[in-house]
Amino acid sequence: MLIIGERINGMFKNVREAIQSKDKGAIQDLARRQVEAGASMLDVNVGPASDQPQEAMVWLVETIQEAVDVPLSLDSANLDVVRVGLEAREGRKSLINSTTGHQEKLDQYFPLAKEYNASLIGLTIDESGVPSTVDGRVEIAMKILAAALEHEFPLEELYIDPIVLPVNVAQDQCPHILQALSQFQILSDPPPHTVVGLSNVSQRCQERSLINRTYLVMCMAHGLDAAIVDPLDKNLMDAMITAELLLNKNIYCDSFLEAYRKSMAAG
Ligand code: THG
Repeated sequence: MLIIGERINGMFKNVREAIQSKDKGAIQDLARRQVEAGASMLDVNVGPASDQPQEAMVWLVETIQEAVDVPLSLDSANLDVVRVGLEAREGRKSLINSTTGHQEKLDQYFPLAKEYNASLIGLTIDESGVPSTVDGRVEIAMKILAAALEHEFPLEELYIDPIVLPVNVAQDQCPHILQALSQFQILSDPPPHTVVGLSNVSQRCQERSLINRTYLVMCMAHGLDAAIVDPLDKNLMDAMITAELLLNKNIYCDSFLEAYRKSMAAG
């Protein structure tokens, strides 16, 4: 399971303040702690309130890569913000987060990802917004896969995201997203990678950690192989490790939690 740490996001007050005051230590501490907790990639999002998003992205990327050596997920809906982030990586591995299924966006993002040897997330959203049906999500996933083939983009570098919505406002979508994850598995051979922004599911809910880890396990049982999560949530990481065990991705031993953490630390 590819764990992408969600915590360096201007949505969080402490991160927003660190960006404003150029507090390198606060960001580097968050980067190190997430990697130590088992993240093998970090999401980097300047946040909705940033008035200088390009400058903030470059500063975040430079600050993070001074502290840790993991791929970064450059999280912005603005292509110029993603591009300056890719430049600042100076050849190190990036994941572009993200394109949508809009045709003109696909025709911009696949060449950009190829140019920088980056992976790419495709959200199942198009001209009509986020689909409310399983079929709607699968249709957009097919469009994204077709665009990847057309642009000769390596499918192993592509991640499809069915877009997780909060359970308190879109409860009926939670099972639809699980079914969509299952159906993505039969779109190609080998199947495309899949990713979700897990914490979306519990936004403005009580019992966030419980909802997050329960849904993560359900998504994994439907084929999910990457997730943007809070790796500092130990219960979540324990549930993820146990789900991998029960999906027969790791061999059982009595100290399976400890063994998994050791193998994560070893890379
Ligand atoms: N798909 C993809 N990328 C994504 C998402 C996705 N990136 C952003 C987001 N969704 C995933 N990251 C987060 C990060 C934080 C929260 C949710 C998702 C979160 N933040 C607190 C909140 O809103 O309550 C912030 C408040 C606080 O605690 O200070 O929950 O779906 N590809």
